[in-house]
Amino acid sequence: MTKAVVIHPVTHGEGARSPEAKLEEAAGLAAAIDLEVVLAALAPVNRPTPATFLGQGKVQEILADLDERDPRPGLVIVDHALSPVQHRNLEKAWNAKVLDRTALILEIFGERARTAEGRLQVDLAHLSYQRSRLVRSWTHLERQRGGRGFLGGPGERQIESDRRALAEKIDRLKEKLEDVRRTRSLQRSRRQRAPYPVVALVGYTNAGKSTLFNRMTASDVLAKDLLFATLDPTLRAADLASGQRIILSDTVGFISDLPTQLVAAFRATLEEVLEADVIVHVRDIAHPDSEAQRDDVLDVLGSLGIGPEDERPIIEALNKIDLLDHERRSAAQVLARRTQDREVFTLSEPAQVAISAANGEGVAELESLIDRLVTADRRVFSIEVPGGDVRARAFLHEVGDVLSEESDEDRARLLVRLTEKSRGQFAKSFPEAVLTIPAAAAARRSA
Ligand SMILES: Nc1nc2c(ncn2[C@@H]2O[C@H](COP(=O)(O)OP(=O)(O)OP(=O)(O)O)[C@@H](O)[C@H]2O)c(=O)[nH]1
Ligand SMILES: [Mg+2]
Repeated sequence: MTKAVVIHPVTHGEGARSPEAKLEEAAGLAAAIDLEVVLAALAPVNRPTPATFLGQGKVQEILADLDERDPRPGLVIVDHALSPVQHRNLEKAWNAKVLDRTALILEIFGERARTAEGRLQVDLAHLSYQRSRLVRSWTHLERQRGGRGFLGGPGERQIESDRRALAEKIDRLKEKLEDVRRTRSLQRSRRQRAPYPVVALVGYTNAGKSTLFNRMTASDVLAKDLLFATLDPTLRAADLASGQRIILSDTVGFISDLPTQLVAAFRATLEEVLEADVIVHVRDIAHPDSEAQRDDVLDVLGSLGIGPEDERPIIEALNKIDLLDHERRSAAQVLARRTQDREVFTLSEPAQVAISAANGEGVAELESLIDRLVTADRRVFSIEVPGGDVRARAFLHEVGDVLSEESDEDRARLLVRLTEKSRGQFAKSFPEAVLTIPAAAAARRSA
């Protein structure tokens, strides 16, 4: 196992987060790619030094620490963005490979990607990162070249030819990715015809999305105390207690300072979220930085175009309540229930449900809230199907509640409760059918 030192620079304006929790997260990121963290330390940075970001004293202190260890760690992770110059200078000063936060996250994603699209996205993010730095990063290119070792910077000529090679690779990757996306959007438009509401789970990494997903869909995707355990999106049908069927999506977790290259590259994956009917934001309510994590998630959603104006209902699942003491747990439950009386649920004023995805507490309450939201716009329609079209009738039974049904040779007449979405799909698929709002229901609505 590669030994690594993890340094979290403490800068001004770090906001609500505790430096200790950030350091722990950084060490967690390192552990996520099987690095053995031999030292994790905070480094106060009052004014960043242009040459090395960290102050000279700190640089020397870390050098001394590295020299003292046997075997000497070959890798130092600096949990902050570093400029290419700072990066190079630190590598020289320490005689060790340095990864900054972006590079580290890219490493993890590189190891996790499973699907063709995921791998292409990671490669693209990696190459864009490298191009923006003009220094070679630890993986990919170097691994592909093989056996060069990762110490020491490349020569200028090497950089120039690397740069050309990079540009070519980036173009080729983009083309391939475009192909894969075309296929995906085909699949998606096929799925959109599937008449079930889509519910997307989003949230900070390690919040418990996959655990909840497994519980709600009775499946077994990897859920682990590991940052970025999930990378590729998974979709599965789940039946709510009412019998309402939904499609649930589990996807990559968010993290603070998500590398911009990655946000861009993962847009396509996260587009599942953009198309969801309901968004469930899973939060680790027992985490000391729970509030800051929520803000990070809202930032990423914002960069995907899901902002305060979004009309979709948002539910916050306050997860891991089993880790709270009795008092805090009841408080969370009481406060959460109060939010459920709101008229509309938005990003800034979501509906909240206190749950434990691990032991199942509150999950039924979450499901009934989802149920309420996806069925909120259901109305009763009177529908006439000419010739008693069997497919049209089967469709209505599938997506709606058929309240009554009678037919003769010429036509079938049904009374069906449908969501607006299903109504639209039905009208499009069976244009010859006639939909009307029954008089009684119309009267009730206008009353
Ligand atoms: N105590 C407790 N632990 C939980 C709960 N839900 C999830 N966990 C644990 O939290 C860790 C992360 O859970 P995951 O479901 O993998 O989290 P995730 O949000 O999918 O994480 P990523 O895929 O890495 O973004 C695992 O060790 C789970 O067992 C809960 O309600 N209570
Ligand atoms: Mg997961």
